[in-house]
Amino acid sequence: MTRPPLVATLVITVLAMAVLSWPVGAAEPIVAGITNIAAAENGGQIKAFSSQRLDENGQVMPEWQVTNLIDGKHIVGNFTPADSYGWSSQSVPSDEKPEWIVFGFKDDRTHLLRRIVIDPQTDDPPVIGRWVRWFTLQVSTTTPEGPYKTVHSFLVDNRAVQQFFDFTPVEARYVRLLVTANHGSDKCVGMGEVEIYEAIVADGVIDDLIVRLENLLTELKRYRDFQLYQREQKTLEAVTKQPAPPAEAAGTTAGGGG
Ligand SMILES: [Ca+2]
Repeated sequence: MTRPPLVATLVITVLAMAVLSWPVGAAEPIVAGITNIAAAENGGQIKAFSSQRLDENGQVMPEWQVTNLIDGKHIVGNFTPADSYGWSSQSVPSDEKPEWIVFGFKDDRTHLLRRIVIDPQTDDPPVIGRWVRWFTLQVSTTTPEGPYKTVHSFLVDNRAVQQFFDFTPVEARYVRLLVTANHGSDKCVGMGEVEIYEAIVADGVIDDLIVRLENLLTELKRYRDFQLYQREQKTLEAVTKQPAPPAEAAGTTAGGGG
């Protein structure tokens, strides 16, 4: 007898959980949709921003420009897209002087939002502390200049994985991210990609299951990418491991110190 593959097992588990946990007479659930409406390929736009990294001549560096946040390109393991390192600001953010980006959607339409996903990875390694740490989500239903109302502030881990932030559905024509802290660098702040998803009222059990399964598949793909990344890291460690230093001349005592 062969064992069912992992994906099939997970799908069956999710189906069973969904059916068993469906409360009788419950209101239709509000879930996050599956289309990233901030993506440039879906009509998403950057309407305004505080800064982007410039070279020593004051010129924009395309590989660090702000539109890299919605280009759908990600750093995966040791792979960095040659033309897209992520976005990097020109200075360090703070509560008093945040770095910020305003996002708009196709045809400047208003949407009911439910989820934001941050991929903090840029070509800067996490150890130097430049990746986004705190951001505040704000929304406007009028103009890119506001007025804005604050939805919530979120903490982003200094880890090379996409991070999901859900909130009570809120209407927005424009979304402003106030980036208020990095992970310790005194130079700048950056991140790789920002995704925004609508709130969807699941129209019954089947729709809800479809959305859950789509989300599950996305999670599985991320899990696979992460496994790949870990394998690469292990290989890298094995390859770069220094050989042990040669033993001292005979007669020297081990340890020493004192
Ligand atoms: Ca990107």
